[in-house]
Amino acid sequence: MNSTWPAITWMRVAIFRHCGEDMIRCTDHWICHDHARHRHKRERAHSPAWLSLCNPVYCRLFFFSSSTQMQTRIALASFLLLLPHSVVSTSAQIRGLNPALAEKYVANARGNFECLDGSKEIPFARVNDDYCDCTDGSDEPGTSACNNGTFYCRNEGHEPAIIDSARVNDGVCDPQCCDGSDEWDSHVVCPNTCDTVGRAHRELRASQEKEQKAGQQRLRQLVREASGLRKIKREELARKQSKLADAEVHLAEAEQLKDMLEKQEQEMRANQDSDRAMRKQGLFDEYLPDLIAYRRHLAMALHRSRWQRDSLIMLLRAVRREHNAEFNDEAVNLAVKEYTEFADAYPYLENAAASVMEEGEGARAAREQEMDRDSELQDDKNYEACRDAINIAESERETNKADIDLLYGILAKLRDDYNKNYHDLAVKAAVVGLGEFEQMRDADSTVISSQYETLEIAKAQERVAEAKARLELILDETTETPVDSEQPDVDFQQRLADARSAYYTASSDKSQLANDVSVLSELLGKDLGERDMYLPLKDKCYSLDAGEYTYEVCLLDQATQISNKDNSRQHLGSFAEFAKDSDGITLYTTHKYLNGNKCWNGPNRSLIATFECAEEIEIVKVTEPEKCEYHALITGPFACPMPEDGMVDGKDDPSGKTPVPAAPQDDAVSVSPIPYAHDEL
Ligand code: MAN
Repeated sequence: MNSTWPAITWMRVAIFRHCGEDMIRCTDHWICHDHARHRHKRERAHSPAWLSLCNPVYCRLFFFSSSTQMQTRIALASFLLLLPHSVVSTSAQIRGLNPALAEKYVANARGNFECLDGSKEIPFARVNDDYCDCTDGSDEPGTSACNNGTFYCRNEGHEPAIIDSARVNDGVCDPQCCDGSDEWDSHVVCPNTCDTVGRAHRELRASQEKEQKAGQQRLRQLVREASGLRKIKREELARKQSKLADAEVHLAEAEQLKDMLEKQEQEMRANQDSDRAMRKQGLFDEYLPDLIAYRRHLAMALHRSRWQRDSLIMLLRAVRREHNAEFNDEAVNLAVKEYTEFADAYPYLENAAASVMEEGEGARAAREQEMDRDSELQDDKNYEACRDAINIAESERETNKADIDLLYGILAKLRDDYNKNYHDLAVKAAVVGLGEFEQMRDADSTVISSQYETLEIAKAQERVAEAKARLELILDETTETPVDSEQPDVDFQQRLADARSAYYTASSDKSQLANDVSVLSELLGKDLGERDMYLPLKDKCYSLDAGEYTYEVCLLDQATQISNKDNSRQHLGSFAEFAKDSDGITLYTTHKYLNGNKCWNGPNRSLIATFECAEEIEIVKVTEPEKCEYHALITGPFACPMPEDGMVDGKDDPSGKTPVPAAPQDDAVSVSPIPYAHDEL
């Protein structure tokens, strides 16, 4: 001991000279190293004794000993110098070292530090010597020497932080290092703000935790509510399905009764129709001879009226063509003018009359006979043909009569007024012709009236009118008028009306039930979020006035943009699905509302809603990052951690998989067992 003491003493003194001053300042940092930094790095790094002392443990030990008790300090230092390497090379205070890695910062048997990536080992003195030795930067946890290193701020009073080693001593107080430890050797002095920052952080965290707790509590309630609701809805569905089955049976019965009565009604109507047809036929048979007689008489009268009309036309045509205009006889001029108006109105009549006149009397008589024969074959065949022929003939007779009266009037006036001093042959011929016409007309009239009387045409005419009236009575009969007086018709009609009304009621009841079943099946088949969390609030709407627009999001239903200026609404989309992450996992806190109104020159509007955990559901903000693509940030319990006991209410059926009684098959609505959105349900 004695032999080594002078040497050790010398070293102690030397060491103390090196470290002593700084040790007085030694606080949280191990300042011996600090002191060493000013020396040439390599030289310092290769001195094992220096290394051992320039270590925070030594510094601390020196610091805690009294600076006035020099001897004690030297003795302590001497003692420490004699300790084995593995003990003295403690890592507890290595600057910037993450305590989690402390056990790796112990000198190995050779007194060396092994780079954490195992790439090499270096003398322990070279740890934090401001020279980067290890490729992974692990030898410089407290300096900025390695560009891939990290620095650990202890941040006592707050939370530790790890920053890039490039930010060590860069002259900027790193906010992450509230203890200021990142600037241990720079021109800036960073105050330790960890108490304040830590307190604020803890308060914020506490309030967040409180909010989260409240949100989670609300979520727990929602999930419980949802579980109960699902149960209720499933029971309702089962009930409706069974009612639907009954309603279908009832409808089938009502339909059967209605069909039966309608068939009966149809048969009755058919009977009535055939009865009517028979009566009509009877009527036709009874009156047909009268119709034929009357039609033939009309035909005869028609031939004569045509001939009369044609004769007058020919007389006037001749006057117009052949009169002597030089006489300028006013009566002639008037006759020509009036006839011209007539001829212009009916141009075909003059030509027809001319050809009839040309054919000669015999040919005309033969043609008329032929016409009569044809009519007898055609028009006298049955009541209706005969009646139609009568109607046509009567109408022509009226027209002819009007034409004859008009033409005869023109000629009669001419005959009275023409200038008898003029020797106009055409006029004179017309006057003579008019006389002949009058004779012919009288003769015709005699023939017609004699036939009218002998053939009792007046009586036939009366019977024709009678038949017409009787026919109308038959045609006016409605189906409601009973044919069979035995049939209690009023009662039947009432029964039919009741059956129809019962059928329509049954049909509407069935449709309503089918609709309810379909709506419920659809709802229960939907993915309503984790543990059905959205079920209690599905379709509930929340809105945010964002200045120009108010945005409304109705949960799992639709999103709308409402103009605050004119209240006009833009459909931003209907709920389509929850988003999925890159692994295909459903993100229940991101809703996609798609296929909204078309954007001018852009896509269909759409909105993505993202939820953040909170107790209250509230739209916090809506942005439009791309034209017509909206993003809504919504707070609510849905994004809070799902409580473990979320299913406490599902006791009767925790799996939720009790099959719903199968509904009777229905063509209109197929009710399948409810698919389950989640295994938990
Ligand atoms: C409306 C709103 C806007 C949208 C434009 C696109 O003004 O829906 O949000 O960007 O239309 O033309």
